[in-house]
Amino acid sequence: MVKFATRALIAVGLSGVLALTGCSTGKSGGASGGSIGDQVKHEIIGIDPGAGLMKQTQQAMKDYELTDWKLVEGSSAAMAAALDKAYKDEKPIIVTGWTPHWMFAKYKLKYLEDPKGSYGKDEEIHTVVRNGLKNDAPSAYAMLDNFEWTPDDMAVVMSAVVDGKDPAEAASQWVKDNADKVDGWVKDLPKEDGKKLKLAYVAWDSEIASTNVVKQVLEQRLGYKVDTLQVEAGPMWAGIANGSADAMVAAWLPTTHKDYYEKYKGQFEDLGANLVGTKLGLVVPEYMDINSIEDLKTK
Ligand code: PBE
Repeated sequence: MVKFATRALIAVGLSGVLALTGCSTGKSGGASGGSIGDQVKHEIIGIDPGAGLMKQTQQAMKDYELTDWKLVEGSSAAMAAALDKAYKDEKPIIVTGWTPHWMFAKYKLKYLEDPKGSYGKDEEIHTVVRNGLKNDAPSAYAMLDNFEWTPDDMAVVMSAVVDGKDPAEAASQWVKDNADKVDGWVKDLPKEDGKKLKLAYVAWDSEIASTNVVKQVLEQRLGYKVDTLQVEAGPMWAGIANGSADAMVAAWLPTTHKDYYEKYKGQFEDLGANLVGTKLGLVVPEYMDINSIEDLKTK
């Protein structure tokens, strides 16, 4: 099911890129094509509209007075495909990006400096569960509370997936190779006999990795039967708040998902960080001659 969803997304991503490049004049490459804005047709390649990163980018466009610029909506997969295409042709491109993400290992990229702080700082990824999960599924609750890993751990799973491995298999392999770490998450917890659990997630590369790992651990080590529901960011938060999903490991806080966090306050339980060391912002290939978001207005 995850596999199917990922494939479907890639298909959507590719058609998005065709649409994007279809109207390109094809002579925007290099530093010779006028201002940076002209070279990229004043477009920033975004992701899914519900992502906090999109709201932060709209804020950045206000903060840096990028009034004639457009933020293109799409998906993580479409953004990655557009970046891949531009990079191979050494064409200029500006995308909304975040760390951890495999794209920084695959391409030479840089974040544009953000002197006005539109993208916040010191973000963490939190685990958030529905109210009542502690009573209804105490061992899952405890495992989710214990779940914590590093950007390097996540990178291993993400890279395997982008290289074509099925996300469930990539996660399963990581769980096998990191038995000691996983042991710590499930220590002394009782086994269930096929008890059902629903994890909600958005098809962001980082969250495809984390959600699949947590599913594997809950199933292999604790005997749960886990369904993963791929949704948009808004429905993910709403699903936890109304109890139609049990948990998610995809809450970017305190800034990125601030709106969702405040909207549903009291209707979920925040189990704290499962990963620290994230970053968000505008990302460009290193071969582009700009360093700061401010350059988009002046260069
Ligand atoms: N992201 C990845 C998400 C959170 C995870 C940065 C694209 C967002 O912007 O909401």
